[in-house]
Amino acid sequence: MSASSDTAAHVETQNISFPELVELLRQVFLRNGTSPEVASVLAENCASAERDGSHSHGIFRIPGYLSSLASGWVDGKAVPKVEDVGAAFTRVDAANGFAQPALAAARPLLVEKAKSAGIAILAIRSSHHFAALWPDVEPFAREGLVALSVVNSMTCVVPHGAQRPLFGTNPIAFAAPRAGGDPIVFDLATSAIANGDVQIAARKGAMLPPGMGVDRAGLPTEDPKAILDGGALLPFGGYKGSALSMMVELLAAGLTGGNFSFEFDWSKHPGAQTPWTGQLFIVIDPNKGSGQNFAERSEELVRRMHDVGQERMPGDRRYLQRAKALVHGIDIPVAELTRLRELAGVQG
Ligand code: NDP
Ligand code: PYC
Repeated sequence: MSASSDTAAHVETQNISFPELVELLRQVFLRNGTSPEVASVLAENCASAERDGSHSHGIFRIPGYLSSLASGWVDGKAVPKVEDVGAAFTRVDAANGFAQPALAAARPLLVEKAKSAGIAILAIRSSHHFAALWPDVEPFAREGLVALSVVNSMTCVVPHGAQRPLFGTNPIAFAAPRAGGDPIVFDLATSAIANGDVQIAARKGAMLPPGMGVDRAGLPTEDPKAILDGGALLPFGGYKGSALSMMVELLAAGLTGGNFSFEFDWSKHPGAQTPWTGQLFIVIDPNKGSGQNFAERSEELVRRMHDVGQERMPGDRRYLQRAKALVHGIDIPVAELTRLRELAGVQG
């Protein structure tokens, strides 16, 4: 570890390796109400987001995880129940626990089914997802599979043409293998901006670009505090993003048996922040499609995209951050690292 100073923002940072951060976060979760299994899965997930520069879903989320656990809203020791319900269908009752341990429990069966049937579905219900979605799908592509996942969250997005919020920020993530490099991965909220980024802007005192949200009177605003204080977000791309957000509600909640974003009431659990909803995965063995090597085909597509001038692929920013972090470590503000160590009960 080494200390340095981020001169642009005048924030003193300290450098920590990825395995050190995983272990620190594992201790934080363990000391704050999760089982060892859940602590390991969440720590890896959260540290991966921090490593890849997904800051709205890295260590920024720790206070929200811990206040949700402390409030009794989410069960950090839940044991997911995996059900084999069809040749290509697996279901998991996450039992009011986190979604990622539910995925981990069902993953071997899901992959086995995707490889035998060519396609398989995993429907997770009664789950809390408080993280980025790309860590859920990228590993499938690294195994040669195509994966799509959707998760709904909490009411804070006004459907296109409506007056009041109903949908969650409802991300969609997709991953596909490619022959010449890291998998193609995109992961995007169907709101104009993720709620986490609104919170980060509010904390920094920064304004947002136009078109992201409305204030409590329903009027357009660029002030993140006005959005968080009784206002709401807008879908990205008007009616198109709104339709995709509706689809996420249907697939992640309607189809799985999880709550719609508007269906749960956390008001009796002060401190609760993790949405209690559902998540859907569709995993495909792409080589069953044409019998050709799909990864070569996707590489050809990427090559042609580069030829016509698209330099930056979705996922590129993260992969670059990851490569840097794996060589140089991850810079974390000293104050945040100190707080994490306190929470983990370890010395600096
Ligand atoms: P962004 O708008 O930052 O990025 C969306 C996608 O577009 C990413 O795959 C990104 O790649 C790619 N991208 C960004 N800029 C470009 C560009 N110029 N050219 C090509 N591709 C580009 O993400 P969001 O703000 O929509 O979402 C942030 C995170 O919030 C996500 O991880 C999402 O899962 C999470 N989230 C989680 C929720 C939950 O309920 N758990 C709810 C809502 C959001 P890259 O990654 O390389 O930047
Ligand atoms: O950033 O919109 C968001 C979000 C919701 C739940 C987890 N992250």
